[in-house]
Parts: sequence; C-alpha cells; structure tokens
Amino acid sequence: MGNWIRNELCELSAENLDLLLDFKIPGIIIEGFLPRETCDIVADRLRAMTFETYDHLKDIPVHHTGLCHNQWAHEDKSVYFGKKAQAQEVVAGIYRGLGIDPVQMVIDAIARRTGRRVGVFEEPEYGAYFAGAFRSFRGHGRLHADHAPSHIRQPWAVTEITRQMTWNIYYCMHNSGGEVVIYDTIHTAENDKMKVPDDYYFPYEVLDRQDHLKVRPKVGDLILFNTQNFHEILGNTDGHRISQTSFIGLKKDGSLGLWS
Ligand SMILES: O=C(O)CCC(=O)C(=O)O
Ligand SMILES: [Fe+2]
Repeated sequence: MGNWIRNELCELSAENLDLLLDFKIPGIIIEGFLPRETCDIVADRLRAMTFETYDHLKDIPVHHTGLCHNQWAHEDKSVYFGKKAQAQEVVAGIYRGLGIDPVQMVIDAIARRTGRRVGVFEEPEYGAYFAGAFRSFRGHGRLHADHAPSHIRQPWAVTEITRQMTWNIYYCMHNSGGEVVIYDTIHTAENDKMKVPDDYYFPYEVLDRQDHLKVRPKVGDLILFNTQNFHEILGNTDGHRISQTSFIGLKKDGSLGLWS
C-alpha cells in the first residue's frame, strides 16, 4: 500500500501543504506563477551565463548559479555566509529592471494560502541564509532525496528541521524530456544505507513500490514537493532546463524556512 491519497499535483492550500508534509500527496503546483514574457527575458539572461558545477554531485549533470549550502555545509559556517552577498548580487542582476523578487513571491504565496509563518532560514549568530539558486540540468538528474538532517554531519539550524520540501520556478524547459519524477517512497535512515558511496544518488532498488508521478513542468510554473520522497529528473538531449529553487524546511514550531 502506498502513502499517496491522490496521484496528481494539487493546489496550494493549508490542507494540501499538511498532506505534502505528511507524504500523502506527490506535490503542489501553481501554474503560470510568473508570466511567460517575464520568464523569457530571465531565460535569455540565464542562457548567457556560465553555471558552476557542484563538487559533491559527481554523477549528476547539474550546474548552478547562486549559492548552495550543501556544497559548503562541512566547512566553517563563515565560508557559506561569506559567499552570500555576491550570490545575491548575481540574482539581482538576473532580475534587473523587472521589478520582481520571486523568492519573496514564493514566501508570500505560501504564507497567504496556508496561514503558516514563512521566511528565509536564519542561522544564530550569522543571520539569514541564501535562498533562490538557479539550477541547470543538461542530462539525467539521478534518483535522490534531499534531507539536510541526514546529509549534513555538522550542526546547522537547517539540520533541526522535521521535514524538507523544495520549490522550483521553471524558466526554460527542453522540447522533450526534462520531466521530474516523484516516487511514493520515503527516504529513511534505513534505506539511506543504499546510497551510492561518496555520492548523492541511489539505485532504483531503494524504491518500495513503482508508484510515482511524472511531471513535465511548463515555463512559469511553481512546483513544490517533499524532497524526502525519492525523485529524479529525466534526461534530454537538447537545450536548457533552468529553474530557480530553494529548499523549504519545517521547523519544530510549525513555521517554514527557505534556504538554498
Ligand atoms: O528541477 C526539478 O524539477 C527538481 C530538482 C530537485 O531535485 C529538487 O528541487 O530537489
Ligand atoms: Fe532534489
């Protein structure tokens, strides 16, 4: 028996967010969260940029711009926070002249539609994390789960969360491929042992059942899902697939915090 009570992306509401946190639905979508014209301008700028590689994801063909906590989580905290201002400048440059702040728009949408307190994650003594990296996939994003308390062996505020989700706004998509596949199998301390050594991905044998939802995001869509559900991004041969994204952690007080 699977966990999901529906096999589709659902609308953003307080009830559906509770269900998502409880692994009972595959995800949440707001179609056309950003207008197509805005996305096309941002996409042109993104395609012109060079994206950095993630050293900790050897076998996943993904590049990013902005700042990703996972990459610096095992350094002194000052390293990650020392890179924040520059990352924010890059993001501000991408949105120059457009008068939008999509990270704040995501925060506002979740807060308004669910009644939860939502903000950028804070680290005591260091302040706000960076939220809203851009990520580009050029191939198969292999099967994985994202869960800071499992991956990170140093005490950070984000390792205290009780659930982890993600949001993505899609700026360019491939003509074919590039689907995100979310599986109705939850990452646990037990199945974490099956992770490919020294890497971030898992063999398909980790899946408890076949049940999954395969989604081809459209440009401008906002999609949230629970990153403790195993997921993968299907490969492609053409073009760019770039989204802006951050994680969303559930804190013990019931509020939500964003970080990348
Ligand atoms: O690009 C996507 O559709 C999802 C990427 C992903 O693995 C995540 O947001 O955790
Ligand atoms: Fe992920």
